[in-house]
Amino acid sequence: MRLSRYFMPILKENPKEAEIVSHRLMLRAGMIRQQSQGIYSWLPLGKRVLDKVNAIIRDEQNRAGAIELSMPTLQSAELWQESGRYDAYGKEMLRIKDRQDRPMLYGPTNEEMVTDIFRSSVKSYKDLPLNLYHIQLKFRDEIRPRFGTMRSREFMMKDAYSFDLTREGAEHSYNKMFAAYLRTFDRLGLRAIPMRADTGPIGGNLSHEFIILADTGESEVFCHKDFVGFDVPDDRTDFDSVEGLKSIFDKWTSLYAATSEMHDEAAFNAVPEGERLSARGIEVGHIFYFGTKYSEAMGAKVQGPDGKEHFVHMGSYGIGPTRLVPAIIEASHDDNGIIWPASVAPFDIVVINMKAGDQACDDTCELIYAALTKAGKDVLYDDTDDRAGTKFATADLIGVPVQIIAGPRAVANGEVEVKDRKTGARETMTIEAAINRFVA
Ligand code: 5CA
Repeated sequence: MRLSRYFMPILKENPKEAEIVSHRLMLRAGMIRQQSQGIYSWLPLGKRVLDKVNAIIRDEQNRAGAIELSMPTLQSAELWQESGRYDAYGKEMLRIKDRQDRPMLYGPTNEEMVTDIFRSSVKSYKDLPLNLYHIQLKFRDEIRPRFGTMRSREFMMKDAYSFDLTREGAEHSYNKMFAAYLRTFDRLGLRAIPMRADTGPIGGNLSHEFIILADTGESEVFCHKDFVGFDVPDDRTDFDSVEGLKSIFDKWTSLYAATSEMHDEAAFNAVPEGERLSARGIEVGHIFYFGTKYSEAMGAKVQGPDGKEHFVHMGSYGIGPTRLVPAIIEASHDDNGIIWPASVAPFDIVVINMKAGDQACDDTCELIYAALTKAGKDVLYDDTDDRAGTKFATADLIGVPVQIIAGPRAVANGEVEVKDRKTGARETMTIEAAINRFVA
């Protein structure tokens, strides 16, 4: 991508409305724009990061055996009247009428709709277990939308829904998502700690929130320090192994960890003082087991091996991609801007032409840009005629992991500089060496 032809509206000034660093940096880097309160456009740079986050989420959902579909944002009120949540959900639900005066709503979550899909076609235990997910916009008319896309009214959610014949089966499905979440957040460069959580309007009695520790987090959390160093399940994890997944779940729930709603002061005080961690956190994921709550209300049953009908046991599993992007920034930035983990960076490399219009600089940059693009890298080429200082500031602000800098003096020697955004380390090397480093 040539910056001269891209759309990346950088802000020079710090936006006044932004209270936390991620919101400030997302606005300054031209990643998002607020359209009305708590409703955002994702501009091209932000969209690239969001897509990469979603690709990792999708990859890990698929690995754990979940199957992707796509359900609509607008739902009929009828389904929610069946479950009893139409009245219970309150003012957070955006209610709409269509031209025939039929009550509709903008989905805040999809338990009802997915249960409807399930009951219309699954009739036998032989089709279980089943886990269906989508990545879709949701709307919740939050009283206090704030911090940009961290707590917005329209937001994206990956929501998965599992169906099992028995409680034991449902626990295995829960553990699959539990392990998939540990892997997902790890690949996003985050340390997420599962904590016992309240179930709120979703219901049920088994639930974990996945929390990123950050000073700007909205939740107050309490946990054992050792979680920070725990190993995450690797890519050899067998998601079909009931015992294997149970042992991952047991290990990650063996020490104290709870959000403020579930906090037990006495149990926490039993943890040796030096091992206690009391901090603020950002909830990036939330998983629930709620048994037959929706299947009973909506008549979702299958024939079991005993020939009898059984209401299915269900769970639901949410991740907030549009919250994860600012959460990653909260965890990884410095005074100059964002520092993206390579896995979600909008571009892998930025090539900075310090003197656009200078034949040797132009030729060198074109050569590098073409070679790296051909090798499958996402490359941003700063070919604008801005001052070098402005270009460096922009590259640091948008947080691309590697900068290749071509200035007239180095280029005259057949060299460029390679800068690591995270460490700030700079290395001068030949043009060929710079290309080879990333083409390997
Ligand atoms: N049906 C269940 C799980 S599929 C559910 O709705 N869970 S939830 O309410 O906990 O939301 C799941 C995830 O969505 C949260 O962990 C959070 O990451 C994200 N999320 C929830 N509300 C917002 C919001 N207002 N803005 C941004 N992300 C949000």
